[in-house]
Amino acid sequence: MITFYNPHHALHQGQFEMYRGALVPCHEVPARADHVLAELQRRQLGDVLAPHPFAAEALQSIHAPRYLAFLETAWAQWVAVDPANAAHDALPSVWPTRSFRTDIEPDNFAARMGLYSFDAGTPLTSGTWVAARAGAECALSAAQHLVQGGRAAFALSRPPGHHAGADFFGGYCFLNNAALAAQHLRNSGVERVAVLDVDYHHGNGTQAIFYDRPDVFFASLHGDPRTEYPFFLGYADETGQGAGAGTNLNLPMARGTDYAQWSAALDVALAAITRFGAQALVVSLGVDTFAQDPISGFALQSEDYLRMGERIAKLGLPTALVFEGGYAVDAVGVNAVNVLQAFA
Ligand code: SP5
Ligand code: ZN
Repeated sequence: MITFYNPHHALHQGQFEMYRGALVPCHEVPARADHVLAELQRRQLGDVLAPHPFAAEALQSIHAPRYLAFLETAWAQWVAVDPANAAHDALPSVWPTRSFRTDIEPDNFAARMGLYSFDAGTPLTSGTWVAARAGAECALSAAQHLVQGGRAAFALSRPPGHHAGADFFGGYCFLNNAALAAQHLRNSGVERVAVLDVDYHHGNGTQAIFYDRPDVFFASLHGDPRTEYPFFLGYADETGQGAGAGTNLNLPMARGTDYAQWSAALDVALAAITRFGAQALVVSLGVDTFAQDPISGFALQSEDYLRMGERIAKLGLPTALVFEGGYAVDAVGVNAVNVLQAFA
Protein backbone atom coordinates (compact mmCIF):
# COMPACT_ATOMS: atom_id res chain seq x y z
CA MET A 1 0.00 0.00 0.00
CA ILE A 2 1.34 3.40 -0.99
CA THR A 3 1.24 6.11 1.70
CA PHE A 4 1.16 9.86 1.26
CA TYR A 5 2.60 11.30 4.45
CA ASN A 6 2.20 14.92 5.51
CA PRO A 7 5.76 16.16 6.12
CA HIS A 8 4.41 19.33 7.74
CA HIS A 9 1.91 17.75 10.15
CA ALA A 10 3.92 18.61 13.27
CA LEU A 11 3.56 22.33 12.50
CA HIS A 12 0.04 21.90 13.85
CA GLN A 13 0.71 21.35 17.52
CA GLY A 14 -2.09 22.58 19.72
CA GLN A 15 -1.35 23.10 23.38
CA PHE A 16 -4.73 23.00 25.12
CA GLU A 17 -8.40 22.22 24.46
CA MET A 18 -11.34 23.39 26.55
CA TYR A 19 -12.83 20.61 28.70
CA ARG A 20 -15.25 21.05 31.61
CA GLY A 21 -14.32 24.69 32.09
CA ALA A 22 -10.57 24.16 32.03
CA LEU A 23 -7.83 24.05 29.42
CA VAL A 24 -6.44 20.50 29.27
CA PRO A 25 -3.59 19.16 27.08
CA CYS A 26 -4.63 18.38 23.51
CA HIS A 27 -5.34 14.75 22.61
CA GLU A 28 -4.67 15.32 18.92
CA VAL A 29 -0.85 15.43 19.05
CA PRO A 30 1.93 15.06 16.43
CA ALA A 31 3.17 11.82 18.03
CA ARG A 32 0.03 10.10 16.69
CA ALA A 33 1.21 10.38 13.09
CA ASP A 34 4.81 9.60 14.07
CA HIS A 35 3.67 6.26 15.54
CA VAL A 36 1.70 5.35 12.42
CA LEU A 37 4.66 6.22 10.19
CA ALA A 38 7.06 4.18 12.36
CA GLU A 39 4.77 1.16 12.27
CA LEU A 40 4.34 1.40 8.49
CA GLN A 41 8.10 1.44 8.08
CA ARG A 42 8.64 -1.37 10.61
CA ARG A 43 6.30 -3.63 8.64
CA GLN A 44 7.63 -2.39 5.27
CA LEU A 45 4.12 -1.87 4.01
CA GLY A 46 5.07 0.08 0.89
CA ASP A 47 6.42 3.40 -0.31
CA VAL A 48 5.94 6.52 1.82
CA LEU A 49 5.83 9.64 -0.33
CA ALA A 50 5.31 13.35 0.16
CA PRO A 51 2.00 14.56 -1.30
CA HIS A 52 1.71 16.16 -4.71
CA PRO A 53 1.00 19.91 -4.75
CA PHE A 54 -2.56 20.89 -5.77
CA ALA A 55 -3.92 24.24 -6.93
CA ALA A 56 -6.09 26.29 -4.57
CA GLU A 57 -9.14 25.30 -6.63
CA ALA A 58 -8.89 21.76 -5.25
CA LEU A 59 -9.71 23.04 -1.75
CA GLN A 60 -12.47 25.25 -3.16
CA SER A 61 -14.19 22.15 -4.53
CA ILE A 62 -15.34 21.52 -0.95
CA HIS A 63 -14.63 24.62 1.16
CA ALA A 64 -16.07 28.14 0.96
CA PRO A 65 -13.65 30.77 -0.35
CA ARG A 66 -14.19 33.09 2.65
CA TYR A 67 -13.46 30.22 5.06
CA LEU A 68 -10.25 29.30 3.23
CA ALA A 69 -9.19 32.95 3.15
CA PHE A 70 -9.78 33.16 6.89
CA LEU A 71 -7.84 29.99 7.73
CA GLU A 72 -4.88 30.98 5.60
CA THR A 73 -4.39 34.28 7.41
CA ALA A 74 -5.95 33.51 10.81
CA TRP A 75 -2.68 33.18 12.72
CA ALA A 76 -1.39 36.50 11.38
CA GLN A 77 -4.72 38.11 12.30
CA TRP A 78 -4.50 36.65 15.82
CA VAL A 79 -1.00 38.02 16.36
CA ALA A 80 -2.06 41.38 14.90
CA VAL A 81 -4.70 41.66 17.62
CA ASP A 82 -1.84 41.61 20.17
CA PRO A 83 1.77 40.51 19.55
CA ALA A 84 1.65 38.71 22.92
CA ASN A 85 -0.89 36.31 21.36
CA ALA A 86 1.99 34.61 19.53
CA ALA A 87 2.77 32.79 22.79
CA HIS A 88 -0.47 30.81 22.82
CA ASP A 89 -3.00 29.24 20.46
CA ALA A 90 -6.26 30.84 19.39
CA LEU A 91 -9.51 29.23 20.60
CA PRO A 92 -13.04 30.41 19.82
CA SER A 93 -15.31 31.48 22.64
CA VAL A 94 -18.40 33.02 21.02
CA TRP A 95 -20.67 31.47 18.37
CA PRO A 96 -23.63 32.51 16.21
CA THR A 97 -26.27 30.02 17.33
CA ARG A 98 -29.95 30.03 16.23
CA SER A 99 -31.35 33.52 15.39
CA PHE A 100 -27.92 35.06 14.74
CA ARG A 101 -26.60 36.13 11.35
CA THR A 102 -23.81 34.22 9.60
CA ASP A 103 -23.80 36.11 6.30
CA ILE A 104 -21.71 38.99 7.67
CA GLU A 105 -18.06 38.37 8.52
CA PRO A 106 -17.43 40.62 11.55
CA ASP A 107 -14.31 42.77 11.89
CA ASN A 108 -13.60 41.36 15.34
CA PHE A 109 -11.22 38.39 15.31
CA ALA A 110 -12.93 36.45 18.11
CA ALA A 111 -16.22 36.82 16.26
CA ARG A 112 -14.68 35.46 13.07
CA MET A 113 -13.26 32.49 14.99
CA GLY A 114 -16.75 31.71 16.23
CA LEU A 115 -18.35 32.21 12.82
CA TYR A 116 -16.04 29.54 11.38
CA SER A 117 -16.10 26.95 14.19
CA PHE A 118 -18.35 24.85 16.41
CA ASP A 119 -16.31 23.96 19.50
CA ALA A 120 -13.59 25.20 21.86
CA GLY A 121 -11.58 22.00 21.59
CA THR A 122 -9.79 22.83 18.35
CA PRO A 123 -6.92 25.27 18.82
CA LEU A 124 -5.66 27.20 15.81
CA THR A 125 -1.86 27.46 15.92
CA SER A 126 0.94 29.17 14.02
CA GLY A 127 1.38 26.15 11.73
CA THR A 128 -2.23 25.03 11.40
CA TRP A 129 -2.79 26.28 7.86
CA VAL A 130 0.44 24.85 6.42
CA ALA A 131 -0.14 21.51 8.14
CA ALA A 132 -3.80 21.27 7.21
CA ARG A 133 -3.17 22.19 3.58
CA ALA A 134 -0.41 19.57 3.24
CA GLY A 135 -2.66 17.02 4.97
CA ALA A 136 -5.40 17.75 2.45
CA GLU A 137 -2.85 17.27 -0.34
CA CYS A 138 -2.15 13.79 1.06
CA ALA A 139 -5.83 12.90 0.70
CA LEU A 140 -5.98 14.41 -2.80
CA SER A 141 -2.82 12.51 -3.75
CA ALA A 142 -4.33 9.26 -2.47
CA ALA A 143 -7.43 9.89 -4.60
CA GLN A 144 -5.25 10.74 -7.60
CA HIS A 145 -3.44 7.42 -7.13
CA LEU A 146 -6.78 5.66 -7.63
CA VAL A 147 -7.59 7.79 -10.67
CA GLN A 148 -4.33 6.54 -12.19
CA GLY A 149 -5.41 2.94 -11.67
CA GLY A 150 -4.08 2.19 -8.20
CA ARG A 151 -5.99 -0.27 -6.00
CA ALA A 152 -5.44 1.55 -2.71
CA ALA A 153 -3.59 4.41 -1.04
CA PHE A 154 -3.27 5.72 2.51
CA ALA A 155 -3.29 9.42 3.40
CA LEU A 156 -1.35 9.82 6.66
CA SER A 157 -2.90 13.22 7.31
CA ARG A 158 -2.84 15.37 10.41
CA PRO A 159 -4.82 17.31 11.55
CA PRO A 160 -7.83 15.04 10.94
CA GLY A 161 -10.73 16.19 8.77
CA HIS A 162 -14.15 14.57 9.11
CA HIS A 163 -15.67 17.10 11.55
CA ALA A 164 -14.77 20.07 9.30
CA GLY A 165 -17.61 21.37 7.15
CA ALA A 166 -17.61 23.49 4.03
CA ASP A 167 -17.03 26.60 6.17
CA PHE A 168 -16.22 25.55 9.73
CA PHE A 169 -13.56 23.85 11.84
CA GLY A 170 -14.01 21.81 15.01
CA GLY A 171 -13.38 18.37 16.48
CA TYR A 172 -9.61 18.85 15.86
CA CYS A 173 -10.38 19.25 12.10
CA PHE A 174 -9.89 22.16 9.67
CA LEU A 175 -10.02 20.82 6.11
CA ASN A 176 -12.19 17.80 5.30
CA ASN A 177 -9.57 15.48 3.84
CA ALA A 178 -11.98 12.61 3.09
CA ALA A 179 -14.49 14.91 1.37
CA LEU A 180 -11.70 16.42 -0.72
CA ALA A 181 -10.61 12.94 -1.79
CA ALA A 182 -14.17 11.94 -2.67
CA GLN A 183 -14.73 15.13 -4.68
CA HIS A 184 -11.42 14.68 -6.49
CA LEU A 185 -12.59 11.22 -7.58
CA ARG A 186 -15.88 12.73 -8.80
CA ASN A 187 -14.07 15.50 -10.69
CA SER A 188 -11.87 12.87 -12.32
CA GLY A 189 -14.83 11.01 -13.79
CA VAL A 190 -15.75 8.47 -11.12
CA GLU A 191 -19.54 8.74 -11.15
CA ARG A 192 -20.47 7.14 -7.83
CA VAL A 193 -18.24 7.45 -4.77
CA ALA A 194 -18.82 6.15 -1.24
CA VAL A 195 -17.31 7.47 1.99
CA LEU A 196 -17.18 4.96 4.85
CA ASP A 197 -16.46 6.64 8.19
CA VAL A 198 -15.26 4.23 10.90
CA ASP A 199 -13.98 6.87 13.34
CA TYR A 200 -15.64 6.66 16.80
CA HIS A 201 -17.19 10.10 16.29
CA HIS A 202 -19.84 10.87 13.70
CA GLY A 203 -18.38 12.53 10.62
CA ASN A 204 -20.70 15.51 10.77
CA GLY A 205 -18.65 17.60 8.34
CA THR A 206 -18.57 14.93 5.65
CA GLN A 207 -22.28 14.19 6.08
CA ALA A 208 -23.20 17.87 5.79
CA ILE A 209 -21.03 18.38 2.71
CA PHE A 210 -22.67 15.54 0.78
CA TYR A 211 -26.14 15.49 2.37
CA ASP A 212 -28.03 16.61 -0.73
CA ARG A 213 -25.76 14.86 -3.22
CA PRO A 214 -26.94 11.76 -5.12
CA ASP A 215 -23.42 10.95 -6.36
CA VAL A 216 -21.62 10.52 -3.01
CA PHE A 217 -22.89 7.99 -0.48
CA PHE A 218 -21.91 8.57 3.16
CA ALA A 219 -22.01 5.75 5.72
CA SER A 220 -20.85 6.25 9.32
CA LEU A 221 -20.43 3.91 12.30
CA HIS A 222 -20.11 5.88 15.51
CA GLY A 223 -20.97 6.47 19.14
CA ASP A 224 -24.60 7.46 19.69
CA PRO A 225 -24.77 11.27 19.46
CA ARG A 226 -27.22 11.37 22.38
CA THR A 227 -24.18 10.78 24.59
CA GLU A 228 -21.15 11.14 22.31
CA TYR A 229 -19.41 14.02 20.53
CA PRO A 230 -20.34 15.79 18.23
CA PHE A 231 -23.85 15.38 19.79
CA PHE A 232 -25.87 17.42 17.29
CA LEU A 233 -25.72 15.17 14.21
CA GLY A 234 -25.36 11.46 13.46
CA TYR A 235 -28.80 10.03 14.22
CA ALA A 236 -30.20 7.07 12.28
CA ASP A 237 -33.04 9.09 10.79
CA GLU A 238 -30.63 11.31 8.81
CA THR A 239 -30.86 9.66 5.40
CA GLY A 240 -30.08 12.50 2.99
CA GLN A 241 -32.23 15.19 1.42
CA GLY A 242 -33.43 16.41 -1.97
CA ALA A 243 -31.53 14.72 -4.77
CA GLY A 244 -29.42 13.05 -2.03
CA ALA A 245 -32.38 11.33 -0.35
CA GLY A 246 -31.32 7.80 0.56
CA THR A 247 -27.57 8.41 0.18
CA ASN A 248 -26.74 8.91 3.88
CA LEU A 249 -26.54 6.04 6.39
CA ASN A 250 -25.87 6.54 10.10
CA LEU A 251 -25.27 3.55 12.37
CA PRO A 252 -24.99 4.95 15.91
CA MET A 253 -24.04 2.50 18.67
CA ALA A 254 -24.00 2.58 22.45
CA ARG A 255 -20.90 3.02 24.58
CA GLY A 256 -19.35 -0.38 25.28
CA THR A 257 -19.94 -1.72 21.75
CA ASP A 258 -17.42 -4.49 20.95
CA TYR A 259 -16.24 -5.86 17.61
CA ALA A 260 -19.00 -8.49 17.36
CA GLN A 261 -21.65 -5.78 17.47
CA TRP A 262 -19.59 -3.25 15.55
CA SER A 263 -18.84 -5.64 12.67
CA ALA A 264 -22.55 -6.39 12.25
CA ALA A 265 -23.04 -2.66 11.61
CA LEU A 266 -20.06 -2.70 9.24
CA ASP A 267 -21.79 -5.41 7.23
CA VAL A 268 -24.88 -3.20 6.95
CA ALA A 269 -22.77 -0.26 5.74
CA LEU A 270 -20.82 -2.35 3.23
CA ALA A 271 -24.02 -3.87 1.82
CA ALA A 272 -25.48 -0.37 1.38
CA ILE A 273 -22.33 0.82 -0.38
CA THR A 274 -22.56 -2.14 -2.77
CA ARG A 275 -26.27 -1.48 -3.38
CA PHE A 276 -25.48 2.17 -4.13
CA GLY A 277 -23.14 1.01 -6.88
CA ALA A 278 -20.04 2.81 -5.67
CA GLN A 279 -17.11 2.71 -8.08
CA ALA A 280 -14.55 3.97 -5.56
CA LEU A 281 -14.33 4.19 -1.78
CA VAL A 282 -12.89 6.70 0.67
CA VAL A 283 -12.45 5.43 4.24
CA SER A 284 -12.30 7.91 7.12
CA LEU A 285 -9.98 5.73 9.18
CA GLY A 286 -10.20 6.71 12.82
CA VAL A 287 -8.99 4.15 15.33
CA ASP A 288 -10.54 5.82 18.39
CA THR A 289 -12.92 2.82 18.53
CA PHE A 290 -10.05 1.12 20.43
CA ALA A 291 -10.95 -0.11 23.92
CA GLN A 292 -8.17 1.92 25.54
CA ASP A 293 -8.92 5.18 23.73
CA PRO A 294 -8.93 7.94 26.37
CA ILE A 295 -11.87 9.97 24.95
CA SER A 296 -14.06 7.27 23.39
CA GLY A 297 -16.35 4.42 24.49
CA PHE A 298 -16.14 1.39 22.17
CA ALA A 299 -14.25 -1.81 22.99
CA LEU A 300 -12.35 -2.86 19.85
CA GLN A 301 -9.07 -4.74 20.36
CA SER A 302 -5.94 -4.42 18.21
CA GLU A 303 -6.61 -7.74 16.37
CA ASP A 304 -10.06 -6.48 15.41
CA TYR A 305 -8.49 -3.90 13.11
CA LEU A 306 -7.09 -6.77 10.99
CA ARG A 307 -10.60 -8.14 10.50
CA MET A 308 -11.86 -4.63 9.72
CA GLY A 309 -9.26 -4.21 6.96
CA GLU A 310 -10.05 -7.61 5.45
CA ARG A 311 -13.77 -6.92 5.36
CA ILE A 312 -13.42 -3.49 3.75
CA ALA A 313 -11.04 -4.92 1.13
CA LYS A 314 -13.68 -7.52 0.18
CA LEU A 315 -15.77 -4.72 -1.37
CA GLY A 316 -13.21 -4.89 -4.17
CA LEU A 317 -13.25 -1.13 -4.76
CA PRO A 318 -10.36 1.25 -5.43
CA THR A 319 -9.92 2.69 -1.95
CA ALA A 320 -8.33 5.77 -0.39
CA LEU A 321 -7.93 5.42 3.37
CA VAL A 322 -7.60 8.73 5.19
CA PHE A 323 -6.31 8.90 8.77
CA GLU A 324 -8.71 10.51 11.26
CA GLY A 325 -8.89 10.05 15.06
CA GLY A 326 -7.29 7.67 17.57
CA TYR A 327 -5.88 9.00 20.82
CA ALA A 328 -4.38 5.97 22.59
CA VAL A 329 -1.12 7.32 21.22
CA ASP A 330 1.10 4.26 21.86
CA ALA A 331 -1.38 1.91 20.11
CA VAL A 332 -2.48 4.11 17.25
CA GLY A 333 0.30 2.91 14.93
CA VAL A 334 -0.41 -0.79 15.46
CA ASN A 335 -4.18 -0.34 15.12
CA ALA A 336 -4.14 1.83 11.98
CA VAL A 337 -1.49 -0.27 10.27
CA ASN A 338 -3.39 -3.45 11.14
CA VAL A 339 -6.24 -2.13 8.98
CA LEU A 340 -3.88 -1.25 6.13
CA GLN A 341 -1.92 -4.51 6.26
CA ALA A 342 -5.05 -6.66 6.30
CA PHE A 343 -6.54 -4.57 3.49
CA ALA A 344 -3.43 -5.11 1.38
C1 SP5 B 1 -11.23 13.52 14.67
C2 SP5 B 1 -11.75 13.23 16.05
O1 SP5 B 1 -11.70 12.09 16.50
N1 SP5 B 1 -12.21 14.28 16.78
C3 SP5 B 1 -12.73 14.08 18.07
C4 SP5 B 1 -13.02 15.36 18.77
C5 SP5 B 1 -13.52 15.13 20.17
N2 SP5 B 1 -13.47 16.34 20.91
C6 SP5 B 1 -14.15 16.34 22.18
C7 SP5 B 1 -13.49 15.41 23.13
C8 SP5 B 1 -13.76 15.82 24.56
C9 SP5 B 1 -13.10 14.83 25.48
N3 SP5 B 1 -12.20 15.48 26.39
C10 SP5 B 1 -11.85 14.60 27.45
C11 SP5 B 1 -10.72 15.12 28.26
C12 SP5 B 1 -10.50 14.22 29.43
N4 SP5 B 1 -9.12 14.06 29.71
ZN1 ZN C 1 -12.95 10.54 16.41
